[in-house]
Amino acid sequence: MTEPTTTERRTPGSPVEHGGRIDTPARDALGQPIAAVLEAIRQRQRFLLTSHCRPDGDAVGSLLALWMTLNAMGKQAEMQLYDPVPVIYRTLPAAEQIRRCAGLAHGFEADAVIFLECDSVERSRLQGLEDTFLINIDHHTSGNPFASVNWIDTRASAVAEMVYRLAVAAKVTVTPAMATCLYTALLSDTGSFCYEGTDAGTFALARDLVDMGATPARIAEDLYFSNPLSKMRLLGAALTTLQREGSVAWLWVTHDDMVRLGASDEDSLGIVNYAIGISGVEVAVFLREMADRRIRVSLRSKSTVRVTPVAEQFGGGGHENASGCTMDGPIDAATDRILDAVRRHLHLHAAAGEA
Ligand SMILES: [Mn+2]
Repeated sequence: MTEPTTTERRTPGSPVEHGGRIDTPARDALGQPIAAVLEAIRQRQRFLLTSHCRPDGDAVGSLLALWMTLNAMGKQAEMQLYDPVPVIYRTLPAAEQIRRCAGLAHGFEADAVIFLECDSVERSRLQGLEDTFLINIDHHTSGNPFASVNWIDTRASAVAEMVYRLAVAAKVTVTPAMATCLYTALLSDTGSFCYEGTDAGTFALARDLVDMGATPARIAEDLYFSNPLSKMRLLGAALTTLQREGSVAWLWVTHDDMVRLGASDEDSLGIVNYAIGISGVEVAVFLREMADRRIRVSLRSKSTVRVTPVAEQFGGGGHENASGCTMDGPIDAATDRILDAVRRHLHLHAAAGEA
C-alpha cells in the first residue's frame, strides 16, 4: 500500500554535512549500520534487487543506482519488480533492464536478495525468496528488521540517500547515470523538495548529485512536463467533481471516465494533490473506480494530521501524510464511508490537540 508520493521521515538535525558531502550515519536503533550491508555484499557474488509493488520514483531510481553500484563492485545483479515501471521513469538509464516479475522471482540463482524500502518480503510481492540471504535497506518509519541484515535509517529523505551513501562507502565512482537516477528518486520522494523533513541535508545531497552529473532541468522535464494528454483530461474530469466541507476536500473519477478519456491507472496518480492544495484543507480524498468496480482511495493530509489510521480501517496503509486503501463500490457509498471515517478521525485529532 505504499503510496506513490510520500513524505516526512527525517527528524531535525540530521544527516550531517561535511564539506558538501553527506556523512555516513551512525547505527540506527532498528538495524545494523551501513558497514554490515557492505560486508554482506562483499562476501557474495550474485544479487537479486527488488523494491515494493506499485513502485514510485524512489523505488525505481534507487533500484537502478544500486544495480549500477553492484556492477561497479564487480558483482552480478538483476532487478525484478512485481509491477511495471511507471511510464515517466522508463527513460531513466538502464530502466529497460528491470524485469517485471509478477509472482515467483524467476530464473536467477541469487546469493542474496536486496530489498529497497520494503517492510517485509510480501511488500515486494515476489515469492520464493524466503530461503535466500536477505538484505533490507529502508527509510520508512514503518521499517521492520525482517531480513538477515537490516539497515533502516528513518532520517534519510529517500532510500536514494542511503544508496548514495552505500556507493560512497564502497568507493564506487558515482557516474552521471547513477546521479540522474538518484536525483530523480530524491526529487520525487521529497515532493520536489516540498515535504516536511526537507532540510539542508537534502539539498547537500542534491548538490552532490548535480556535481556528479545530474541535470535538474532535464530531470524535471521528464518528471513534470512529459504528461500524456489523457492524464490532463482525467484531471479535468476529476476537478469537476471537487467538493469541500470544512477542512476536508474530495474528488473522484469513475471507470467510465477512465475508458472515455483513454486514461490509464497511472494517469490518476497525483490527482489527490490538487485537493490537498486548497488553503485550509487538511485532509484530501481521491476515489477511483477500478475495472472490477472496487474503489481505490488515496488520502493526503497536512502537518500533524495522520491519515494512516483512516486507511488502516479499510485494510490499507502508507505514510502519515500519504496513505491509501481499497474499498468495495459503488463509488457514492464508498465516498460516504471514507468521509465518515475522515470526519471521525479529524474530530479525535482536534480533541487530542485540545487535551
Ligand atoms: Mn522512498
